[in-house]
Amino acid sequence: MKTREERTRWFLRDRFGMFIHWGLYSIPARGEWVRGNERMTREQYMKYFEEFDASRYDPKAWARAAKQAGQKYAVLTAKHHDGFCLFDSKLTGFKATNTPAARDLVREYADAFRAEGIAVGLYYSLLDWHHDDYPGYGDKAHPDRDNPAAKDKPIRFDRYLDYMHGQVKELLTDYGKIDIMWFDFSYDEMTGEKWRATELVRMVRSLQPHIVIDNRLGGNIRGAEPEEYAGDFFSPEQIIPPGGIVDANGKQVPWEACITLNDNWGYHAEDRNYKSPKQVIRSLVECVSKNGNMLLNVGPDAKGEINRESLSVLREVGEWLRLNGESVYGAGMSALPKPEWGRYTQKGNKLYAHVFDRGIGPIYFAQLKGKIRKARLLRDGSELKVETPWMAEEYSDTAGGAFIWLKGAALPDEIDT
Ligand code: FHN
Repeated sequence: MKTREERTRWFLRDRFGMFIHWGLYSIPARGEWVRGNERMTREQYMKYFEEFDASRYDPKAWARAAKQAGQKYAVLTAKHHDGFCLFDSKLTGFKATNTPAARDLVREYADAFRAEGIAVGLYYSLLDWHHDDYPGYGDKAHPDRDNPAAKDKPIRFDRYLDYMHGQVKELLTDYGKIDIMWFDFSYDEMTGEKWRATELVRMVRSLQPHIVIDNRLGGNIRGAEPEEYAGDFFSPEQIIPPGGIVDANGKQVPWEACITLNDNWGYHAEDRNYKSPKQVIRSLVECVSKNGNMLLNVGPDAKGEINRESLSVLREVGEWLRLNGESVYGAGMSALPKPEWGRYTQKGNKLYAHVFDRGIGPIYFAQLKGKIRKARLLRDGSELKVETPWMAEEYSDTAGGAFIWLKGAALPDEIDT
């Protein structure tokens, strides 16, 4: 079996992915938790099932947008907590092929993204508000549990686990090479072997030996000896950790921050709070400077389109990556401490200076005096002057700093040390 290091080598090189939350919840357009939050009954939610037509779903357009954005892998919700399957599962009728859409949306997604050379990931929810044998409780409870008649209905959780394992087997058998399996999520005592996680991961790896798995089946990926089901990468959500992630042995743990483009995962008609391209770029650079990835989410609308606000941000991020991507792809943390003006990323002996806050005059590079062979601006390849201006003589400290004159707007620069 491949080691975690072998499995994640491409993942850590590619650094930047597209998360896609799409399903029936895109019709009410109040986020993917709408059924749970509003305690909808099955009958209330089924009206979306009867209406879902994916009439403007064009996964080739999605894949082009991801490619143009510089996203090297993607993760689509094959089934979210509502239990609705975007794939033609033989184990349920609650699936896209039985809606007016009448299409296997996962197959079209996988084909389209592979055709663009983008690695294919699938998200699968461990929670399931549609399956009668999924209990849940509290705010994660099966909304049908509100129905007095359902309260006393016996639950056969082992039968749900057989269903869940069976669907994961379908996804990893019938849809070609899958590169990422993104399980979501364990909580309280619903973790690890409660999902029969060791059996599940062994099945996943037997079907797709190269596959990269997240850490949300439970266990402690940062422990000294992580459980077999602890996964291949740590998955901070809506947060970038203060530094890199290491395990109890001090070994780097792969990680990926999943971030929404606005404030919702699933489509929300009133959420106009989109992050700027600058925020996305700086967040991506920050992740890479800490040896992490970023999975940036889009929530297509009820018809299957990624909206223009999202596409606009993705295009600008992609243009920046087109000019500066070598400071992200295959790059990682530098041994140098974080500079006051921004972030370093490093790849071999190339140090990339991401200048976020440009002060007056030349930029100071501590510990690099006499070590910089050449400096170039990534966006146009132009030379940057490395020198200690006369006025800086009296300020250059014993740390052996070097000063570089930057041109134009503060953008990542390649410092060849
Ligand atoms: O409950 C889900 C949520 O809807 C969304 O899918 C995020 C994405 O990471 N995961 C869970 C919350 O942690």
